[in-house]
Amino acid sequence: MNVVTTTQVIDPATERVVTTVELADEAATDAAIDRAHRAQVAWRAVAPGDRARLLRRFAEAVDADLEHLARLEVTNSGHTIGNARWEAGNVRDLLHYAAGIPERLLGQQIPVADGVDITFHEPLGVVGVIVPWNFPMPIAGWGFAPALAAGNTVVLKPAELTPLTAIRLGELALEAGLPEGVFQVLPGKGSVVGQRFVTNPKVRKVVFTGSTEVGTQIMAGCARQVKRVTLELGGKSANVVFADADLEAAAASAPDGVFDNAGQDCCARSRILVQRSVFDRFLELLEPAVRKVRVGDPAEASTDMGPLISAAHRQRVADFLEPTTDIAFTGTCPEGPGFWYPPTVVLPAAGTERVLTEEVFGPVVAVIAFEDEAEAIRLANDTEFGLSGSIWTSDVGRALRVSRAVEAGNLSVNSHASVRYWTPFGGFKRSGLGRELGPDAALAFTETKNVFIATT
Ligand code: TAP
Repeated sequence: MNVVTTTQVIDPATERVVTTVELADEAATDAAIDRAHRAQVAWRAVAPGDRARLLRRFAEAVDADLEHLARLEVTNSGHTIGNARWEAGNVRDLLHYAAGIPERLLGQQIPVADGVDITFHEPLGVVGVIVPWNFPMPIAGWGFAPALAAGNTVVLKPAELTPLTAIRLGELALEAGLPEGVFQVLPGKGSVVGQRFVTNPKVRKVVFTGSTEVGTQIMAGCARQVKRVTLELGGKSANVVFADADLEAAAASAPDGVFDNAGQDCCARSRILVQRSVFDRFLELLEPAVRKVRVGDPAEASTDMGPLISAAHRQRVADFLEPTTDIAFTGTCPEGPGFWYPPTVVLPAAGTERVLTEEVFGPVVAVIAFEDEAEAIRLANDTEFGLSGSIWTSDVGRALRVSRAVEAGNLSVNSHASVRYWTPFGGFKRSGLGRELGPDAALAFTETKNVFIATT
């Protein structure tokens, strides 16, 4: 007898059941991988201009459905409507950008004496993309758009908590004319569908975004087949504020740098390091900025911050605050129903407090003092992670010195911007392996082949 497993999708702002989604089992996963494997033979042979046209049509389909996708994300993930529109727009823009790839995937001609030597960027085959619940649309697109452009087929597994926009993107791909099997969305459990991406030899690459713990297991599993991996993992990024910075601007924007998406952001600047000479002044400026963050109905255009994703995750966030943790001040949030948590600023006493060393993935930020540039760099690097960070200073030389010294993949000066689809993104240390986005994104979905043709 075939037992079909399902999951209930919950609106985190109301705790209401939105819908029920069927979860794939191992056999369904293998069947999807087989379909993708067969489809790839034809997809890689599609003329570059035609592949580009199909990706553009996919982008136009996303654009036509943008408001619907955004509303779906608000309901499924509790993202504010402003963020959700940006996220759907990011997928559209990524697809347009990816449409430029098939005709520009250039090899080289390398001088040799006795013939011609040329290189080709061959597609890998089937790519499995595993997506977390915090940014279901963009993170899916970062994997599937360049992979498809380079001639691969994709099977995408959304997080169990947030499958709805991914399912819709799968429908839009078919409506746009992508051939059957080229892009499939397969809701299911990580331990079932995600694991099968790792163990099924027909999947040639796994793109995983999620926790460092699961990422480590995926890398170990893929190693057995020398399977390619891209890993985008956790973060504990620093927002470094020097005394020579525009303090008003640094304090006014700090909540944005950490509380965006309720802090459920791998790039969240969850440690604010402030030069001791301006520490008290910075806190005075930060307090009203934090109290101003409007937490509430994510469908309202004026809302800055929505709920956390689940009751379990809210408990996990709350557990980071120990009885001894010094809470400087908090913002406010609704009582419930909904998985609400207020923006919270803490002043850790010791460098060993979990809130300072581990990824909270919620709206909690730790503020600590440093003496000079050398100590700022030491503290910024005093973490196993290395994903992003900000540096606030009016001294260009210092901005460059500190940027070069901080071990992180994405730094911004006098800004908290981390993600642009046309610039590379990824982590140092335990924040990940490989880069997504940017001009080289498609190369991560190819093998370089060298061909020598003798002419003598
Ligand atoms: P995880 O629990 O690691 O889950 C991420 C994805 O992996 C989900 O789709 C999950 O499926 C799946 N998965 C779980 N166990 C698996 C296994 N054994 N084999 C294969 N797949 C498996 O992370 P999360 O809690 O969803 O997301 C939060 C984490 O993601 C944070 O640490 C955050 O920093 C990180 N993150 C990083 C980035 C970048 S770009 N570096 C971006 C966003 C988030 P289920 O949903 O079924 O569990």
